[in-house]
Amino acid sequence: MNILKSSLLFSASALLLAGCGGVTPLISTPISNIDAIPLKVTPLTESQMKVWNLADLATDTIPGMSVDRAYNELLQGKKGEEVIVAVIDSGIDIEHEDLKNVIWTNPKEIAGNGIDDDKNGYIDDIHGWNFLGDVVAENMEFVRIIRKLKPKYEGKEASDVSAEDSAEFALYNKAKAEYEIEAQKTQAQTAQYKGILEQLKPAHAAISEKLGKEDYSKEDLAGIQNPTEAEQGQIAMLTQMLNYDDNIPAFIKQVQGGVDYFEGRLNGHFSMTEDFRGVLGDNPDDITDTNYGNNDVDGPDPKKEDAKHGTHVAGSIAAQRNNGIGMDGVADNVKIMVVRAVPDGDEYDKDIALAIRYAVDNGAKVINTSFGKYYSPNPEWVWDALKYAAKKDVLIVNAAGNDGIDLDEKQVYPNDQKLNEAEFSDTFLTVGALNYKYGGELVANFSNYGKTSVDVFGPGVKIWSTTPLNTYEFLQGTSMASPNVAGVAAMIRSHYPKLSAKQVKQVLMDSGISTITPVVLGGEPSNTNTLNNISTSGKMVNMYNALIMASKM
Ligand SMILES: [Ca+2]
Ligand SMILES: [Ca+2]
Ligand SMILES: [Ca+2]
Ligand SMILES: [Ca+2]
Repeated sequence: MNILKSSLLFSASALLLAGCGGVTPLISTPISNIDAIPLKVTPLTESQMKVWNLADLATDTIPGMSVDRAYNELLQGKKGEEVIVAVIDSGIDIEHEDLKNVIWTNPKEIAGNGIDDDKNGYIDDIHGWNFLGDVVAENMEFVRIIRKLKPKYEGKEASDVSAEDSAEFALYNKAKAEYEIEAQKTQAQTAQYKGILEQLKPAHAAISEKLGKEDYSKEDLAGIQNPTEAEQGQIAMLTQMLNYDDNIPAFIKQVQGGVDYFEGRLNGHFSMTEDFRGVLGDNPDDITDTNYGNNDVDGPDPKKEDAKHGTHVAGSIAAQRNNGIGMDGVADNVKIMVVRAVPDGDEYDKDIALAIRYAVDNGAKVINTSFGKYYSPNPEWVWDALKYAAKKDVLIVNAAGNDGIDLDEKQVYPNDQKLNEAEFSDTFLTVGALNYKYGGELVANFSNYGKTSVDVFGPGVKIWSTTPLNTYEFLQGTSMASPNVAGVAAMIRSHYPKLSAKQVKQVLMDSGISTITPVVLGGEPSNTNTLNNISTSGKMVNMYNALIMASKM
């Protein structure tokens, strides 16, 4: 490992660092003391927004990960080793124009011969494995719990239940209470969004005809001469809606998307009757029953809608850099292993445990896990898989979740710790989401947080990345923050391959940048705290600093 020799120190501000195994020396100084940096007051332009995760707080006043700066100042002419990053997610469009050259191919498997050539237990697994087969929609885990326990406990009181069953009975009741709240909330949201659409569509039809254009502004609306009473109502409504989006047709699409989403939840996430899993043919309660799924890693939908989430995640990590199309991922020398295990609904513990083991056994050095849930019937299967990954020197980068809550007070799965207990793995990194606004709104209003449960923060609001069929979109969530950090992790492993997964986790945490500015939590203005009180490291991941720190280890 490279060491910083004091004799090479030639100035207070610039350090000459000895490179690792033929790597040329770095001349650089880590970023610190960002609290003196003036706040950016002008809004980001569209083109700045598409790359804000790569920006540099010190030079651009945008709280990105200093990725561009790292490439420009630290990595010129350096290639590093190729690193396999597994994306356990909803599937990935492996034919996407900006991803197809960065997809992992299993070197020991012969495609399409129906034989498990590499004897890893999976037939023709060329780019990864699809543990979901043709499953797309799924129940929430608390719905599965209710469905499973209902025959045993329906209509029973606590006094009817034996002492040995009391914990299970309590779980059943807790799941039922959760279901009632969530299903009702979703029904109300569906009705609300439908109600907006019912008024919005005819208003837009009438007014756009009158103005002779689909895209109009508040000023256009205010300029309509002698409106009738009906038109006055329509103008008032459309003016209000222009507060949410400056384009009404786009806003209508958004509202329709909301209706579709909430109806989808009612028919899928909360369905008490549909048998989603049956088509797989396995026993989900038996971890040893591993013969299921297929190699169709973008999932069953020809439009690949189900693979949108995973495709976006993969792009943030590794979309081909500098190829003149699409976008630049964070990492430039990785191959993405596709492991499809996360349905539209809650993932099964069994699929996740087997997915992690698949990734570890087939050479992944980093695994991204942008999913999570609050109920888990077999957490030990996943915990064992996390320990297995740690033993095999694999780093897992995990999304903290999007409920704006303190994870020190609520158990989430997967996780490397039980509530108020010490971590049992040192290679599992939980990532909260940052906003592109430096200052009080720095932490995304949806991001979970937690002094002992969330390790670091990374960019997660309005992230531009690849989506299926050669498209690109802004999405947001801790699901987007995790792959940004996974990309940095892959770059450390690429350029400093001798560092262990544990060391890479430490570098990501220790080398980040912090701020003393209190940030709003959960979108609740009265709830503010500083980064060091809402995460273990108190820091935002920074690739520039991380590479410098890694070079010194
Ligand atoms: Ca195989
Ligand atoms: Ca084969
Ligand atoms: Ca590209
Ligand atoms: Ca942890």
